[in-house]
Parts: sequence; structure tokens; C-alpha cells
Amino acid sequence: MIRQKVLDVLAANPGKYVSGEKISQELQLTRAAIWKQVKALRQDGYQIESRTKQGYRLVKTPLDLDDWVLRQELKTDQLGRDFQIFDELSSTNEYAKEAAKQGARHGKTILAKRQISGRGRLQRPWVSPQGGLWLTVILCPDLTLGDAAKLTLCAGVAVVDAIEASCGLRLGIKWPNDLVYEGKKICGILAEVAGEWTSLQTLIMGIGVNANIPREAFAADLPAGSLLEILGHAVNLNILAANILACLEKEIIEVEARGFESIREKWLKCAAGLGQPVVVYRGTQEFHGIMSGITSEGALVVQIEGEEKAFLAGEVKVRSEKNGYF
Ligand code: BT5
Repeated sequence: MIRQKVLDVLAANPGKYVSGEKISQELQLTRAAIWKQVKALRQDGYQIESRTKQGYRLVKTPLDLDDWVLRQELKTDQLGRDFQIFDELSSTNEYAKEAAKQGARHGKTILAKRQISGRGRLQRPWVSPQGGLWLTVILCPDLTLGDAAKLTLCAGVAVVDAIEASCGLRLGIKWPNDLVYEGKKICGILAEVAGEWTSLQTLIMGIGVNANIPREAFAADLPAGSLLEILGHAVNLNILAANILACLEKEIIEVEARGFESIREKWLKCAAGLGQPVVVYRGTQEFHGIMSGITSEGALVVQIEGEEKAFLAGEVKVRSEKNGYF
């Protein structure tokens, strides 16, 4: 593609002007065609300076999702090597499920700039406006059905690490995998099994991060926050996506090689509410106790009247001194 090639030439000369003539010679294009590409790139958020007699200089790449920038940022061997960015999808998980049915391979990643009907667990709606990072990775790991819940916990740890690497902010994880900051949810993870669990399992791992979303985009009664709100500036969604894929790949390789124990320890270091009062909601039942950890299966362990009880599923509220129950 001409667009990519123009960017490749500019990026090969970091900080320097490249003459229109040089670009047109290298790419066998007219200078008018190069100028047209530069205008289109500027519209997509690239900052490209032009000076008479000197040519063009790439100053800044867009913060928004962009094929070329994401490809530059990818550090993985498998995850995200095959990716697609859409302006709009109903849900990246739905799209990825279809793609998996059609034979998409391990690591294929679907990203959307906004989702019309993003979903959470139990078909709950997930608010997905422009500015968020909405992505789904198709995973065919060398693991069993019983490991699905553990992989969801891996994803939580991976996204915490990736957000810290991208913008220096450390979030907590509320079991099983809500990423939270001061009582507000910043990220949700939805892992779904696609097709039959036969010998090759496919897990559709959906990750939604409220990145560059202003607080007003959320209903007043939704306890949601965003990186933009916390940091006071927008983050580069391409770097964030690349870091998430890199951290997730690392965690999956570790679980495949060494089992869940090391992830469990990392998860506990990120856990919100450890040693604090929690309420677990399971169906119509409510359990009150103190959160004491997670099992090697990833189940939540709560001390209730002196006895430890493990929960593999359910909704949890944890209490913090600053934010009360959330
Ligand atoms: C989740 O469900 O937290 C999983 C969310 C997964 C979203 C990603 S985005 C990419 C991929 N494609 C999809 O369609 N989904 C995945 P759950 O724990 O059930 O939480 C859902 C609840 O979170 C809702 O009922 C709301 O109360 C709340 N909520 C909805 N949108 C939110 C948002 N943007 N930020 C914070 N909370 C939200």
C-alpha cells in the first residue's frame, strides 16, 4: 500500500526531512501522489511537517488505533501478528467468534474504534464509545477446559502490567477480573469458549479498556472511570494494545510451561480487597466474609464465620476504607 510505503520512508529517516523527489523516486510515484498521501495521513492524525526545498518530516503518529502504528509497536511472536482494526463493530467478541468458526488461528486479534453492542458477562451491556480500547484475541492455547478460568485471571494480570508499562498507572484487580482504580471500573474482560471443547480449545478473549474516554460519556450512576480521567491526558492506543498483547503472550507461555502457581502469586499482588470485607452474590444468595485469597483453580476464597469457602463463580463487592463497597 502506498500509504504504508510513504510512512516507511519517513520513519526510516527519524527526525529528518526527506525530499519529495527522493520519496517519489523510491516509490515510483509522482510528487502530486505523495502530497495526496501526506494530506490523507494528516487527516488520520499523523503530524507531518513540510518545508519547501527540504521535503517532509514525520513528527508524531496518531494516538488513535492505526494499522501502521500498531504494526510498528508489536513486540509479540504470535498474538496480534494477524490483526484487523474496524471503525465500528457490534462487538469484537462476536466478530472474533465468527472468525474462529471460519478457521482463524491462535493470536488473531480484532480491534474496533467503537462497539455498538459491546457485551459483558451474562449478556450485560458494555458501554464502548470512541476513545476506548476494545479488542479480542483468539487463543488456542495448549491447555485444558479447566484452565479457562485461569486464563481469564492471566489476562487480568497481563492488562495491569500493560497499563503500567504504557502510562505508569497501576490498577487493582477485583475478582475475577475487573480492573479498578479508587472504586471505579476501568477495564473489563470477557473470556468465552468458541465451538466445541475438543482436543483444540479456542478461547475468545475480549478486553475493554476505558482509555481516552471523558467521564461524561458514562451514565452518572455507572461506577466507571477512564485512564484519561485519571491521568489528565490521552494515551496511545496502539502502544497500549501492543503492550497488552505482549504481556498476555508472556503470561500464556508461562502458564503453559509452569502451571498456574506463578500467575496466582502475581494476581494476588494486584488483588483489590485482600484481607478486607467482601460480599459474594451467587444467584439469590449473599455471603459476607473476609477475602483471603484465590485457590490454585482461580476460585475466590472467603473466610466466613471462621471457615474458608471457595467460589468459582459469582459477583463480588469489596470494601476499601476510602471508597466503601464497590
Ligand atoms: C465485563 O463484564 O466487565 C466484561 C467487559 C468486556 C468488554 C470487552 S470490549 C471488547 C470485547 N467485546 C465485547 O463485546 N466485550 C469485550 P461484567 O463483569 O459483566 O461487567 C458488565 C457491567 O459493567 C455492566 O453491567 C455495567 O454495570 C458495567 N459497565 C458497562 N460498560 C462499562 C464501561 N465501559 N466501564 C465500566 N463499567 C462498565
